[in-house]
Amino acid sequence: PSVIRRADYRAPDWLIPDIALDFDLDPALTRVHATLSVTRNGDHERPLRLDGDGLIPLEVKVDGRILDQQQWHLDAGALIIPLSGDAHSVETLVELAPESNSKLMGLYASGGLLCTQCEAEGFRRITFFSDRPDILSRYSVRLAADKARFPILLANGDPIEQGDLDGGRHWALWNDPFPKPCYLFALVAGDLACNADRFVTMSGREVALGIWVKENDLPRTAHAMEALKNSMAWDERVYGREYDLDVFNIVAVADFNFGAMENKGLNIFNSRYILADPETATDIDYDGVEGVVAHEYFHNWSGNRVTCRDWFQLSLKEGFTVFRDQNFSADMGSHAVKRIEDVRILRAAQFQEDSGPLAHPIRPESYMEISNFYTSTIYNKGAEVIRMMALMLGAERFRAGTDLYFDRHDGQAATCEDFVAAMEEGGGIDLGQFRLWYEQAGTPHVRALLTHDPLTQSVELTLEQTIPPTPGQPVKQPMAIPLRTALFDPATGGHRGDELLMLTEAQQRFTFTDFASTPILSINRGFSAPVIVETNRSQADLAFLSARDDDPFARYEAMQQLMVNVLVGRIAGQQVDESAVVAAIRAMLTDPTLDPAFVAETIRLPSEAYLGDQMPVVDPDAIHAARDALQARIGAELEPLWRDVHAKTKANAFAISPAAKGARKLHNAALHYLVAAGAPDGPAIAFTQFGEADNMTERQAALGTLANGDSAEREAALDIFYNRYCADALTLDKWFQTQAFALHPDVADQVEALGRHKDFTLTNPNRVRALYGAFAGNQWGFHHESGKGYRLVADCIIALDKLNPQTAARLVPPLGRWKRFDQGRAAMMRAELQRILAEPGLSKDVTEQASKSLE
Ligand code: BAL
Ligand code: ZN
Repeated sequence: PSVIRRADYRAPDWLIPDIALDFDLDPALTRVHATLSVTRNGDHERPLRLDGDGLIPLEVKVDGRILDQQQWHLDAGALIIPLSGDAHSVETLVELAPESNSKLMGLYASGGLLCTQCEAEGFRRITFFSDRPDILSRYSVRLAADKARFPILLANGDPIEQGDLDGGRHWALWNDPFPKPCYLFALVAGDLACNADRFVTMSGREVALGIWVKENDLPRTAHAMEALKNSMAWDERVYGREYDLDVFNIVAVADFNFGAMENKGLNIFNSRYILADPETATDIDYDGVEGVVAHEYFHNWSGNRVTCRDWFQLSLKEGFTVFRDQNFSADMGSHAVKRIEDVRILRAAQFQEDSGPLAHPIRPESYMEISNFYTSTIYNKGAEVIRMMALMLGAERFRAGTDLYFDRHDGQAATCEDFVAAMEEGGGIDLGQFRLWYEQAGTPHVRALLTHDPLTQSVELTLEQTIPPTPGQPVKQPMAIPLRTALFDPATGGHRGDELLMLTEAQQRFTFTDFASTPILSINRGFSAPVIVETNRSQADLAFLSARDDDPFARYEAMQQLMVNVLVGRIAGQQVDESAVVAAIRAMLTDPTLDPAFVAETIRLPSEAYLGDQMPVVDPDAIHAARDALQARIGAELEPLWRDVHAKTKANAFAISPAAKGARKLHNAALHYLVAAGAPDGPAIAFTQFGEADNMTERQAALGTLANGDSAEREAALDIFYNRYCADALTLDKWFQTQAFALHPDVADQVEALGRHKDFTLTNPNRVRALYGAFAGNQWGFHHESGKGYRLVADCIIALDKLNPQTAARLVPPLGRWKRFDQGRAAMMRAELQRILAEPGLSKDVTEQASKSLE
């Protein structure tokens, strides 16, 4: 496959200010008639090139005249038409078979609906068009379909007219007044019910809100609607951004490659991010619904009104929008807990990506298949980069920067550089060196060394940064790294204030005066920069900070580091003192002033994968054994406390408040440690929780705890869960996922059997992710020394690639981490990558990921 480079960007030869689309919809055969007004852009003689993927033109017209086949030709799927004038009307007619579209890109069928997904390059599977985000057009869309099967017909923008046709068909006309790139085009046809509501914007305009789902799912849409209204109000309050159309519709579909899609005025969602009720959704699911509804809504400004010039700028909209949704969710719940959760995700996904063969900057330089770049780097590291700018600027100047950005680029296709320039001008800051965050991949390492001189009563903090080499970038320049820092006096437990230190050189010294004794360093507070910090702090210092730091993230971090040090020592076979960890957990559990959600986050042991990241060569078995043993010890030593906490956090009735969610989180943590302790009644307590819970958060946690072991209760609970939920796809996903995540020695065999289960299907991305995606994230199971975990995932990739390359390619990265493992495992992982690459007819998506993974 050919490589597309950022440096090769060229403005489009032809613009398309208007497009009228006429869809004659049918799952087996849909006809699409498109009328494009095209205008020559600049002084050139180049023909009109309209991208197409799998399309055959049945008719081509220019200015109303049918062209014969000599007057156009196809080149790599694209339709090429030489045009003599500077402005023309171009018409095309094509036929599609949505029900045979298993890629879920373009127009496809899902559960009786017809729907679309166009980002990044799906529109070219619907009609011939210049499929690039800097072509902005006004859309007029007419839909016609069988009225009984497809009573609801939706598209972008505002509804204009509708009517009946002969033969039981009907039609609807939609018009979107805002010029948009084609990746934001959408239509939906189906038998849908609506949760209808309204929102009055800050200028007093009324917007009709609709969440469209299958009739029996309507009761599960309340949380999404609440999240939508809260998002609309929040974007007005925090960014001054008002919604701009008369309607805002959301549709939930079962088969979807992404989490959701921000199509203008018609968001299409993976149903897992819309549907929630206590019986079937966990608190994490509820938070996911809130966060994704907000994310897609916020795209209306950061993505739609101001879009991307080209796909290298993807983080312009995604990083910024993730930053916006993270802050929204923090405002709706707990800032401390949200920050901890977000950093945990960043470390689990992005830090791994950044240290492997697929590492890329948040603004990549090249790609083969853009679908492979919807990554944690673009999204989550992109959000961290915006967060650093917001921190350096402060709230007011950051808002001045975003105001300037939105005002200056409204209606345009912009670049990351445009955003940074707006921050500089609007916020009054020089971001010259900071721009390296857009260019350089790899997670910076910062070594922080604190020394105290009793003679001068001064403290010197030496900071050193190194950025590891990444593919194509062997040597790096020092970055601008903002580090929020405080120095604690161990005697008083206080500090003199939080300082923002800017590390801009490879090595830099900061001096602090008037310290009679050595203070304790609290650094990267709030996780102010997405870096790995190494310090010379003792276990005693960490224990102090875990009890006293007034920055909740730094407090959590100290506790995690305390645990990591013990575990890494244990893995290395050293005698380690674990008592500080047990004591710190005891102190947290018995401090009534702490938020239970924060306590639950903080007392959780670092994941097996995170521990692997701390080692030069990952040893999955030793990591598992060490973590298991520490968990058992914490469980056993604090057993009475766990029983007490478990009993006290049992709720009388379900609520979705932050307090109730926190109590459930701690309830589940207590159960987990109780079972890990090996208490004889552990499985019975878990089984009781499983049976009695009035919510999925507690039920699934109990199932997960039981799934790690072998007990009669394990099998009974899995059977009960299956029989209760087998008719509900989203909930059945949890049954697959819980087993694939289980820290059980036979998990690979269990996943193999589940892959043959009658309810497993490769055609539904959620089901694939629930089984194989979860399993590939289970370090101990996936890296089983036999190599069967690798074989299972590779088999899945090969089979899935024939149906849905985009989803198949997302399973490749875990195999690409072979350099981090011992020679035996590395050889087996490489062999599977080579076996995948040898597959005839392999997609561009999987080819790119697998070939880069072998380098
Ligand atoms: N734009 C793709 C889905 C999302 O990030 O919202
Ligand atoms: Zn997004």
